[in-house]
Amino acid sequence: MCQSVSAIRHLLRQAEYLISVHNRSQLPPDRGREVAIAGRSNAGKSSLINRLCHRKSLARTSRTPGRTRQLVFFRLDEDRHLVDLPGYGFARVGGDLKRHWKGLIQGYLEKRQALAGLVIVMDVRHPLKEGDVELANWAGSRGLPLHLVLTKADKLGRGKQNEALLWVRKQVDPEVGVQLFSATNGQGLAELEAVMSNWLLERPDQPAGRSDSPGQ
Ligand SMILES: Nc1nc2c(ncn2[C@@H]2O[C@H](COP(=O)(O)OP(=O)(O)OP(=O)(O)O)[C@@H](O)[C@H]2O)c(=O)[nH]1
Ligand SMILES: [Mg+2]
Repeated sequence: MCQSVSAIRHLLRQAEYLISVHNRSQLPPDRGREVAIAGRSNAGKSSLINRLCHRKSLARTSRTPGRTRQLVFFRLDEDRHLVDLPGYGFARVGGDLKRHWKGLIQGYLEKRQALAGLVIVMDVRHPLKEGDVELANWAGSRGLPLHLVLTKADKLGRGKQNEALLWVRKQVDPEVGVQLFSATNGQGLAELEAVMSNWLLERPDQPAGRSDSPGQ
């Protein structure tokens, strides 16, 4: 096995719940590297984290949309974290709470120096919906490394999966990674591990992946 693959697997398997952040003041110190997992409510973010870390119930999953309401930090080691972001696009959440979430997520994404990359998780049957496009464009304009995951691939046959993959690839910039995934059967896991390895393990002497000038 390639060394970086075994290193990232080892790191991800060490994941432990650290803290659920409701307010910016509760954020852990802004150092090291972290990868944030974003997406619409019920897209499959928490399930993806569990699969990636080889754990059944590290991140809480639910059939009820809007389950993850805070920024949930998982510690991989002293200097590396995964962050499960609250899902957007959940209609039943009222105005004030929605604004609070948006402010919390936006503030985190804008200011966090440790943020090495952003994964946007989308249901393969409903990709690039409202919120996804906004967030992807925003990440692009900030030079934040972005990777799009089309999850629940097990819900479609191979032909339809590939159709969705090609369609999404056509809609986004060529440097943005796009992949199929299934938390249920592990499809696409190795591809996602490689992205995590790039973002969390490469150039450990360098600061996180965000470039200083927009558009780079
Ligand atoms: N078939 C299938 N179901 C999935 C997959 N990933 C997630 N699910 C299901 O989709 C539902 C939502 O999954 P979660 O992981 O809780 O989604 P989330 O994006 O974290 O949701 P919020 O925290 O509410 O924003 C659950 O019923 C999961 O079991 C997958 O790859 N395949
Ligand atoms: Mg969740």
